[in-house]
Amino acid sequence: MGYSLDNKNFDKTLDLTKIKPYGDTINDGKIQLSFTLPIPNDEKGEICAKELANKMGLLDVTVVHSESLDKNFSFYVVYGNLVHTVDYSQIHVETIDDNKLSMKEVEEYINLNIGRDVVVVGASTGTDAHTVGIDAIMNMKGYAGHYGLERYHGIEAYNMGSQVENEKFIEKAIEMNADVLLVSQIVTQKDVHINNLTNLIELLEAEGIRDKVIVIVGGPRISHELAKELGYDAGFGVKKFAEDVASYFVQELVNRKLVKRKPLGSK
Ligand code: B12
Repeated sequence: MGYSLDNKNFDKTLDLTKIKPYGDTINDGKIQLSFTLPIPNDEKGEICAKELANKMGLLDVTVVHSESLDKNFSFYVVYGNLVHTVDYSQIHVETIDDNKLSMKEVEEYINLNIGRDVVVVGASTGTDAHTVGIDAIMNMKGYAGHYGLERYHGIEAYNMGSQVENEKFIEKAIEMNADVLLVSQIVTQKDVHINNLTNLIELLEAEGIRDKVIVIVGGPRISHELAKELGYDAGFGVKKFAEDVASYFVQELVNRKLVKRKPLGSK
């Protein structure tokens, strides 16, 4: 039976409680998958690849490509029909639903509702050496056609770069009397980001300033949901730009009545 969700133009015949991939006709389950195995590329390797694909829920598996990477490593591309389905109607994602503004609208909003410069301090923190993400959001020239915060009238943006210790980050935030802290976390191997992000919130709480600033984290494997779990106000992932984060924080500053306040660090 067809199931429809509001405000989406789904095909009426599509059962949204049983979504699966398709290649040729709806619900044929066709997918292509690639992986590497630590075994030689021979007949036995191909059978191993097929069996693995079967165990993942693929039927009628064909190995469409196999290649030696080294004597004992082989790469496979397999094709098959997935048996599994997902109930799309039961998926709920926590997202930021504030009005998204353009750069010009953000500037006007600050002018009308805040009436002073919004101070933003950002960094790629902990051991993380990746700067491109935080630069994309903050640098004047921006990224992919979206200007960064440094270019906005009404925003004073200070980018500390990468591998910034949480303690130094907080020191700078207090020195600059920041309204907003932007943290970039790209490396998530062994959950290194979780410990580092949690540590920042703990340090902000110890300083007594957690509630006086808006704290935002971003990176390719960061979701809004994860950010909230870790004690952040918001999280931004891929395909997010300066105007997304600025729209959020200018409105949040007003909603949380943080527009007029004592200097950070004062009791
Ligand atoms: C360039 C790069 C490097 C360069 C970084 C140079 C530099 N100055 O930044 C160098 C060579 C130094 C490097 C090193 C390493 N890297 Co590297 N690197 C990359 C690479 C190829 C591109 C990253 C990038 O620049 N993306 C472009 C930017 C624009 O995208 P982004 O970061 O996602 O940012 C966007 C959003 O996420 C968001 N965003 C990001 N931050 C923030 C912050 C806020 C506040 C907001 C609102 C939004 C936001 O907005 C941005 C624009 O939309 C990626 C692979 C890839 N293709 O992504 C690997 C990658 C990130 N690196 C990886 C790894 C493992 C490493 C090393 C550990 C490798 C090693 N063993 O030494 C080291 C880490 C060193 C360290 N201590 O951090 C892994 C991370 C895997 C993981 N899950 O942890 C990746 C994914 C490669 C891989 N597939 O294995 N790396």
